[in-house]
Amino acid sequence: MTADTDPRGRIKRLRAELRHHNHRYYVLDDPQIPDAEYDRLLRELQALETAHPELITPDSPTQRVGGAPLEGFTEVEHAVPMLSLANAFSAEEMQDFDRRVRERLGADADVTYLAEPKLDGLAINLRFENGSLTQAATRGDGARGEDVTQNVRTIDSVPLKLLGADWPPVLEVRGEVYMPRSGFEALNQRQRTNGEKTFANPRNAAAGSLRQLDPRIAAARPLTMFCYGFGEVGGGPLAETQSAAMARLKAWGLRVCPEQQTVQGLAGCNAYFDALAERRDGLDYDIDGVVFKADRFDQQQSLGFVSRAPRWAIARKFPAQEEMTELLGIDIQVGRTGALTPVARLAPVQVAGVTVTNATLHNEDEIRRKDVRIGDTVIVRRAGDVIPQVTGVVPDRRPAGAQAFVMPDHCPECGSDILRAAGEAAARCTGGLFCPAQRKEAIKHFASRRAMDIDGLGDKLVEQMLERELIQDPADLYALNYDQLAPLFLQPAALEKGQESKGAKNLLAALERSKETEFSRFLFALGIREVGEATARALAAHFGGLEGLMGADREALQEVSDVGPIVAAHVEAFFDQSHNREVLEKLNHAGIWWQEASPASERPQPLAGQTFVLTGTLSRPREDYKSELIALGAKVASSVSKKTDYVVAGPGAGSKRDKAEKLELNILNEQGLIDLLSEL
Ligand code: 9MJ
Repeated sequence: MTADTDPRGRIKRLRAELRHHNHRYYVLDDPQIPDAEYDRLLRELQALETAHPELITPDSPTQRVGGAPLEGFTEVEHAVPMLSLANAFSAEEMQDFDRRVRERLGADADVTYLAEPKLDGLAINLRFENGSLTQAATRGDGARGEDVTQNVRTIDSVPLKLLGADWPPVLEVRGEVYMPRSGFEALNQRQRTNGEKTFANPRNAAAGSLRQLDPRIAAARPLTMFCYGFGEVGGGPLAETQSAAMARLKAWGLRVCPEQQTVQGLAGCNAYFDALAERRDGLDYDIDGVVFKADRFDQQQSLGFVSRAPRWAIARKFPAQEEMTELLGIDIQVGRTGALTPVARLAPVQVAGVTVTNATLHNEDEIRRKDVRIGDTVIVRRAGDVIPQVTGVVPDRRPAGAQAFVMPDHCPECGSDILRAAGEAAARCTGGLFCPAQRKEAIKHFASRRAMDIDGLGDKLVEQMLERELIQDPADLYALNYDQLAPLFLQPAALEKGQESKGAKNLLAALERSKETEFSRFLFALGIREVGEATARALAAHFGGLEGLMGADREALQEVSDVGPIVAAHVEAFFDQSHNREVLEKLNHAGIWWQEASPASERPQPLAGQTFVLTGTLSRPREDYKSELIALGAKVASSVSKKTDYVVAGPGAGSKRDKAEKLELNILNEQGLIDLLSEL
């Protein structure tokens, strides 16, 4: 038979190639071919399988999403029970664990442990028969779980067929299915846009996704998996140690956490734990501790089990990030743009080492969705540097008469009407700069580092200046004199003695320094709604100065890249307000100035018609280069295609760089871009 009449060979080769590239992309995070090439191979395989349905196998890369929604999940008995882990909540408990291990083993020397993050996801057992994934089940009660094969098959980093050929005939691999934080944020954003319910945390999102009866929904969720253990394994031991067995899993294309590492003895465990605790917030997944496992399988065997947990492993937990406490009341905070944020006033509670008395409740809809009432016992979460949040209530502890929250219809700060625009989550005070809260936030923003950068003018000072009615708007800052400022820094007694205030002098000098600025910073400092740093830079590059910008109507504004009708309307509305124009006039009189540039339309456009893509890490914000390129007439795109002229690739550039190489495009490093710009 020729290749035309017997597609078997081509199908086999395509599947092998697709598996290889799937592994490079989803498991190693290091793709070798552009997405378009992968899609082409997949389409070719799909076409062949459509023409020859008898050749379709369940482990074909085309078969990730198949089958109709289930009626319910069936129960699965685990061939080998899925164990839980004993916990250690302190250094002492960890020390006890290591001592017990050494005593039982009769070991004088340090025990080698395999250390790895303890993921906060869902434990899953994958069963491979002759290298093909035949079943995926949840842990359930350890003896029996639920069959979630249909959903787990949609997880791209889970191979439907193992790579290589040296796998045992039956191989059960265990690990944690989880949702990366980045994927979780994107999913919640999507849910909000679609008016669907959001998830409280990545774990709930992962659990909710795996429990979908319709595998198409699970397929659209950004799930992935790290493998860390074994169930039934046919044909003898895989290796002599857990770490060597993990290396075999990796070779078969399974995803293993890159943080996994062998350590020596208790000291090694403690050093690993401390180092990971430091880096915890920077990981793209939630972890609640570190798991330590005796690395040698013979030692695991002699240590055995106690009740349902192995004696050879322990989970050393981080201090809890969630605690319960009483919700005493709900205050309303008014932001710079008038957005009202309900803030929970809490009975003080220690969360991960910090006393928390306030936590955000986000907005009215979130309060309703979580059904939070005053008097409830609520769950407070604090992670890293982020503001503590109320993630839910404990319904069983609701006291009689717990009160539902009602958003006021007048601003608690200034009494102005509160409006909630259609499609917006936030209710807003309509008082503008008449509202003292908005005024305070606007001035703080004006002075902040990325805006006018008035060194030393912190929140406290702004508040004092407003209380003493020294200022009304940002421009008044520049009219302040030493006699007005000194009392903010010195006690009355010191003042009377004629003591000089260094703070007041420094602040006056900082105000003076801030007068020389850049147009983009000044624009950002004005606090126009929806005009963040990037938009301010784009507007500044396009119009060159204030005159051009103030003269622009909505259409002209929308000629600026990234400016749509909403931003244009906010910009126009800002400059239409007479009190804003008065402040601008005062700022001008105060001597604020910047180097004027001619508008983009009058500047030479040496890069007109050229498209750039920026990728990888650059030493300056990408937005800086972007606005510079745009000002010179270039287009800056987010993805690489045949139409791209230059790809600027900093360290860490991945698939975009690969694609550029494949398409034989011009690839520049950062210095190359700087050289190119300086030659123009
Ligand atoms: C988690 N959750 O990350 C185990 N786990 O080992 C790791 N769980 C485990 N190992 C034996 N990394 C039973 C459970």
